[in-house]
Amino acid sequence: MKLTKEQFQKDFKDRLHHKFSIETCDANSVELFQSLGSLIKTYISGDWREDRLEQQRNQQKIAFYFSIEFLPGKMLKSNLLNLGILDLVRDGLEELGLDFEQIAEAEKDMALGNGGLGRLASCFMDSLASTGLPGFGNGIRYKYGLFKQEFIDGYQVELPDAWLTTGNIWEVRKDHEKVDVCFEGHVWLKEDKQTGRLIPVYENPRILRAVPYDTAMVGFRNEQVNNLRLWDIEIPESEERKYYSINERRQIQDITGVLYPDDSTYEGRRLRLIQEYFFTSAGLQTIVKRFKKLNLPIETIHEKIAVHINDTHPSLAVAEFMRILVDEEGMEWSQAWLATVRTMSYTNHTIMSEALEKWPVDMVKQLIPRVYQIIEEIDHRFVTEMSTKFDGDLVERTRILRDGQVHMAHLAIIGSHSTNGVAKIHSDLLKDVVLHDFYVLYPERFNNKTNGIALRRWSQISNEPLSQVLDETIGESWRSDAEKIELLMAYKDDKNVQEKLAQAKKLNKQRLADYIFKTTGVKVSTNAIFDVQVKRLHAYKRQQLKLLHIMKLYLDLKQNPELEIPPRVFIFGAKAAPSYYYAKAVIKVINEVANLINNDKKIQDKLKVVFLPNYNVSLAEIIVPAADVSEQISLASKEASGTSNMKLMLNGAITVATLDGANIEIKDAVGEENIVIFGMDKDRVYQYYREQNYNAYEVYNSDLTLKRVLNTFVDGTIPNIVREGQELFDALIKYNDEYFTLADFHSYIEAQEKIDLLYQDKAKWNKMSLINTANGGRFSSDHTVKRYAEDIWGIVAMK
Ligand code: GL9
Repeated sequence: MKLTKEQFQKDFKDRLHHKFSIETCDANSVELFQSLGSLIKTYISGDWREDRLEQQRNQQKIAFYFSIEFLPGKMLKSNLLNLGILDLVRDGLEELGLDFEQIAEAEKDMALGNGGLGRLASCFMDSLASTGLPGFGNGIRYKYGLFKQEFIDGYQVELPDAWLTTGNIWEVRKDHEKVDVCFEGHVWLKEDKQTGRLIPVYENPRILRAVPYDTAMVGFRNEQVNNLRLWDIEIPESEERKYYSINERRQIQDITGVLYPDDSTYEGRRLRLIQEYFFTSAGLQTIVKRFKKLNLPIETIHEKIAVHINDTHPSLAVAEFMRILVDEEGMEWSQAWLATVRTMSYTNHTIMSEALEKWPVDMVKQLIPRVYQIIEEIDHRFVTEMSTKFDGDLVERTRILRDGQVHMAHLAIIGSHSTNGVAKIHSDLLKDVVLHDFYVLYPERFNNKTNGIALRRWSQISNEPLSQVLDETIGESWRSDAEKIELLMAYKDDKNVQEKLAQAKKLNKQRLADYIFKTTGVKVSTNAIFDVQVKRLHAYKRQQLKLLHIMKLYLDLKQNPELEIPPRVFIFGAKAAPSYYYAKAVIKVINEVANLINNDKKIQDKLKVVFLPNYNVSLAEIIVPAADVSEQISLASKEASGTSNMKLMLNGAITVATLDGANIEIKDAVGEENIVIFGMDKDRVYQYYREQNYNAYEVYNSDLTLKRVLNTFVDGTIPNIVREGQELFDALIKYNDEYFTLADFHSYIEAQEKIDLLYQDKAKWNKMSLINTANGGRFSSDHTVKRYAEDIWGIVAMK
């Protein structure tokens, strides 16, 4: 956009006067941020309106990304970068004597997601706008985001994240676009005398109001602005008299109260189902309304609209779309079904069975009776049709209504034209194992779309030192075209460039070291290897394997304090689901191991362990650029893709990885010699499953080193973990080590010894690091969304 520094400074001061009636010198950083944010929103809004009008004029097909989670983090810098005014604004503010970083810091992280799945949705929002694709988000405006994590005595404590208290500067309430969503009551079908059609009659429904709040998604220097629409709940005026008590009213408002802080097992299941129907129905109603303004035949709706079901949470979209088309638009069933299947597409994000949602039939029937009737009809027609072509058992296994439950993944697959996994290995596993039955029914529906990351955020915004070296070495084309980072490959043997990259890494490590000292009081040296594992805490991700490595090193050093190893700082960031006791025990153990090791003078600072609390997008932006080693050590087959693996390699970390998720594609990108692979592959894992002969106790008992290390969980070596240490020990021994941690132990130790050797050969390490950065471009989510646009949604770029 065209803007001069002087104009910006004037606009900014005016805004501050207007909004808070104060001068710059009197304002605190929240007021400064809010003034700046609201000014930037005004700069954006011209394009925002234009784009909507243009889409209407062009009647362009639009993709709607339905996701129960979005995790954008802070938006100020990203918006400024994309508008092309980041430097101008920074300079302008500094000239006014203001600290830009401090102002940016005052923005609250928008954390309406748990982890990778929500972050991916936000990366896609950025990339859709930046590639000029008309792709809109549809989700929930939670009053509380993902909990804030603190440690007290080493235990995770969850505090509410009331991110809306000072207001959300980026959103716009769209009162005129509110819609009603109907729950409960009874439904019966009445015959329409004239047409003979059956019309549903609702008795005593509970009607709730959905109000949209829109946030502009700004494209990278292309004047494109898309929309992220988040729904909040209210009580419609017509219903006011039904809710006398404060309690009842509060219960309604609480429907959009919290993001469920659990990615595997759901508490408050009924409330979760209400959330799912609420934002799905509201989104679809608006979409159909909008389509009708185009005055096109309703049966062509899939030519103008694509609806994406992100994981199973919005799967009710299939049935709700049918309800709207049949009940409200009067379409004939089979025609409506054709349009629905052509409109919908679905992404599966995990093979962990506890995350494949199923709802008790009675619950669905009671909460959304008409939608349930439609699900029954879909199920019935599916069984009738498939029984003529396939064997009865297969049909029975794949139907939507089974064992008194509604199987959401089944609904999503049957009701859409595309089902994809999020990395090659994951998509193959879906076809071959997890969803094999569906693959037999619909082979043409299955495809892979490997995840990606919003590359600009994970380089230009969070790693300025690296960005500068790239500019100096290969020019600036990489800033708009991620694949151009590969130009760096020409310098892989250039000592000068390698050295500059190493210097940039050092700056980032210093920034992280300062942060570590500020938040934990632990002093770490930037000469040490910064060894990073950042992701949700889950047994399959195997933070416990990392712990075994740390304890082995500690015991080795205790025995021989003169042992020559390069110093290491182990850095963890992870939240555990509040009800996941094992994961919380792991947090406690890591924190106690940190206490033990960081305070043991004998080991001469060769090891440090740091668990940074409250891992979120903003913290990732500090940790990722500073990492030397990226830990991607899930049990092969279990991590669908992973995305921190991509961010870390782009930032020059060397990956220690199992052959799981996108690690495999990272290996293919950088070459085997530039990544350290260890452990069983997925075929070996499945062989264990088939043969059922894994015996963790035997592995433990026949291996002195492992035994000695594992015993530290229960023999008092690590203080204050009587209960938690036992819990870890039991998971590995008594419950036979579900994720084969012990089987991969030695291979993991060898991998880490290799890292030590490589790190001591500075030239070699720097070259490997450069090659990782140079090959990060292919994991840009710009690339990923283009594949979705072409292969699944059928949308084209506007500009
Ligand atoms: C996840 C997978 O576990 C990750 O491997 C994957 O990269 C992301 C995005 O596709 O999706 N599926 C899932 O349920 N979560 C993922 O991170 N969990 C959370 O988001 C907490």
